[in-house]
Amino acid sequence: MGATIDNLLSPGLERSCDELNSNDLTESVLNGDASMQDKTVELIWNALDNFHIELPSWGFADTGTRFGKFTQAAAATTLEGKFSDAAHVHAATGACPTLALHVQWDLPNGLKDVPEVQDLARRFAIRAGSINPNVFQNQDYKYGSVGNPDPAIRRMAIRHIVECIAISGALASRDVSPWFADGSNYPGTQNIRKRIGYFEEGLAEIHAALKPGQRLLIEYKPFEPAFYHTDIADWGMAVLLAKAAGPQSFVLVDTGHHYQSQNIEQIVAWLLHKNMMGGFHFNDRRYADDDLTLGSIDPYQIFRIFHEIRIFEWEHQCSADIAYMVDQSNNLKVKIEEMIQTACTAQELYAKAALVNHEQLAKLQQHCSLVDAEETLRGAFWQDVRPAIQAWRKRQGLPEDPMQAFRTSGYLERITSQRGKKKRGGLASYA
Ligand code: RM4
Ligand code: MN
Ligand code: MN
Repeated sequence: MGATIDNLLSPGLERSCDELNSNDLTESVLNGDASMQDKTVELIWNALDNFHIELPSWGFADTGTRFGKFTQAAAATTLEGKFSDAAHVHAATGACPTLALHVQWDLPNGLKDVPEVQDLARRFAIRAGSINPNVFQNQDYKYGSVGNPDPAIRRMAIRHIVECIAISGALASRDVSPWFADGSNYPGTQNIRKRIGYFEEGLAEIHAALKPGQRLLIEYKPFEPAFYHTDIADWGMAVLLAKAAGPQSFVLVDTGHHYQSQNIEQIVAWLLHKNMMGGFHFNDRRYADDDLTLGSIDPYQIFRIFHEIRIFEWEHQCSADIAYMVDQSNNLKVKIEEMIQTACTAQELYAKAALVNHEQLAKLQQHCSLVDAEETLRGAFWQDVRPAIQAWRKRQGLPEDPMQAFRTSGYLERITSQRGKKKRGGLASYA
């Protein structure tokens, strides 16, 4: 079993572990073990070849908190700007070929705006990603959308989401992912069960509009903006409603949408087991739905999620069909830089998860070798995968240092001046 204090203190002594595993990169590199290094690099490269994460269009625009907005001169104000910014993140990282769109913000005229989006997608070589309906901002949705007691409002919400399905079809973007703010603020003010019924009916009607290959992803959130009950508050409710909707409906896990200390990777394991895992909205959080940069607070959490997916794929010898997406609202960092940082962190954590020695872990789990099993997982997490990722970038013809490449491109200075002028111009006309 593992190293004793004696052989830790005496580096010349023979290792007591039977075989070197893929978690020993640092040691193998130090010892000049080229074959092990090659294997590790190969694992990382294969993982990265197949890893993409979708950017949110709203991540490039000015956003705020309920206390106010701090605007940035460089923030995008048009859909063209958002596509252009996303293209720079993709050019720097090679990991983000698609852009999630929020219909009300990006296609305010609905289907009529599709040709413009197609044109932008062509020009910037960024595909339209998931289509996000907006049934939470209009005044009509004050008491809910698909769960509203008023049938006319329910109809309006359903019609909007059905239009989003048509938009997604026209843009050849597979997923439609509605998030419902529906709920209530005070006990006794709404009939919770009636609203479940409205959601079951409404989502089934929405599902009927899906074409083959399209998917409806149901997102859950425990609270905010509703503070007493939220109609789709957790993954169990989301699974039941997705099942009621139909077979092309799956669950979307937003990492920020959980109570403190909830075991998110266990939820992911359940969803994988039940074939209900549709996609992620990645972000980090310290308190609630903070929408902080992925991995900024708890990178081990994201690693553990990736690990559950990778070990599932290894057991089933298949690749799980999951949409990895970012859903972050960053007000203070330079927006494009934050997205580059996010994509790089996602790649690093995914690469670490690819280094877990699944065969070894399965054996250790079977024998309940607790410390060694845990160390197999932790060992992968603590590997420095950055040199191998840098080499992968070089092989892909990508900049070896994405952030530095972006900073020297001059793009930020250009848009700061161009967009800043327009914004100042806009303000002046109100003066
Ligand atoms: C919600 C949720 C949704 C996002 C909205 C704007 O908290 O995360 O995915 O579209 O915010
Ligand atoms: Mn979300
Ligand atoms: Mn959220």
